[in-house]
Amino acid sequence: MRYETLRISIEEKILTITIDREKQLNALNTQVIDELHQALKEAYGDEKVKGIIITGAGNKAFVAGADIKEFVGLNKEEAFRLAKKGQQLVFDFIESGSKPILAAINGFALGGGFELALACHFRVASANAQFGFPEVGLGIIPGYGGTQRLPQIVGKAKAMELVLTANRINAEEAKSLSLVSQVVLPEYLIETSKQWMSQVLSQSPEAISSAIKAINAFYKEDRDAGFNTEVEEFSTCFLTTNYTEGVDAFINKRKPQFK
Ligand code: CO8
Repeated sequence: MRYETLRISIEEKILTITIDREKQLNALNTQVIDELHQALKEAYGDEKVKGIIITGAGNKAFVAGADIKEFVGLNKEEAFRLAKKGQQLVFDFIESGSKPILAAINGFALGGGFELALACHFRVASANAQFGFPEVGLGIIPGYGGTQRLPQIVGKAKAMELVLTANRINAEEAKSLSLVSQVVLPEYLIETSKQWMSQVLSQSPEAISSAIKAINAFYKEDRDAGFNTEVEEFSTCFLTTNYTEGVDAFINKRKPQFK
């Protein structure tokens, strides 16, 4: 399928989705939200795709937020629908994805852009990346899950500080808060992101999906759901040939060959 606001490429089982509205700093308008949903849906159903990287076009912005121009004249119901639709189509869809998804953050990750990065399973940033929630300065609040996912990662106090002050933080600060796994020079961002993804893809794919589900269960529901999902997913792994392979490889002191 062809997209107007995205570029898609695949290399060694890793699909890279580049949000391609460079002049608008890759701001998320409704078309980007719809196309991102479609591209992710295709990727989830495509046997050739094992992992996904999301990044932004150019070297200035990952995503500078939701497209503010689409907010003009919205009433409460329309604003509700816009936020809800985006959460379901993209942000929850990424978080609950059965394949690992990494955000390669190549510049500003503000508002909805920060939220997009937070919805991914992990993050790598270029040294020029900046993160922040400018929403309160626009008279609104984060609406694509930021008030929920930021405190889950950095804790309530830091999340309150960042959301209420609208202060931006740089890549190194993001690293110190565990928001990103690694900070690299911009020219190495995609290569390094692929290395992280390859490390994930060298494991059992069913175990990766199960781990994502189990970790998410606590945050989506509660502590009991988290532990119950972990037991359920743990035991489901025992139905896979990759489990047999992984355990056999360990016992026979060889490297596993996962399918
Ligand atoms: N929306 C629309 N257009 C944008 C956005 C955006 N978020 N960000 C940048 N642009 C556009 C600018 O309007 C400008 O367009 P034009 O050339 O036509 O005037 C172009 O991108 C380049 O931007 P600047 O000239 O402003 O570039 P600077 O280098 O001077 O500044 C900044 C870069 C600091 C990133 C600046 O562009 C900026 O502050 N952008 C807005 C950041 C922001 O406030 N983001 C949060 C938006 S609100 C949000 O994300 C809510 C999420 C939840 C929504 C739920 C329901 C939809």
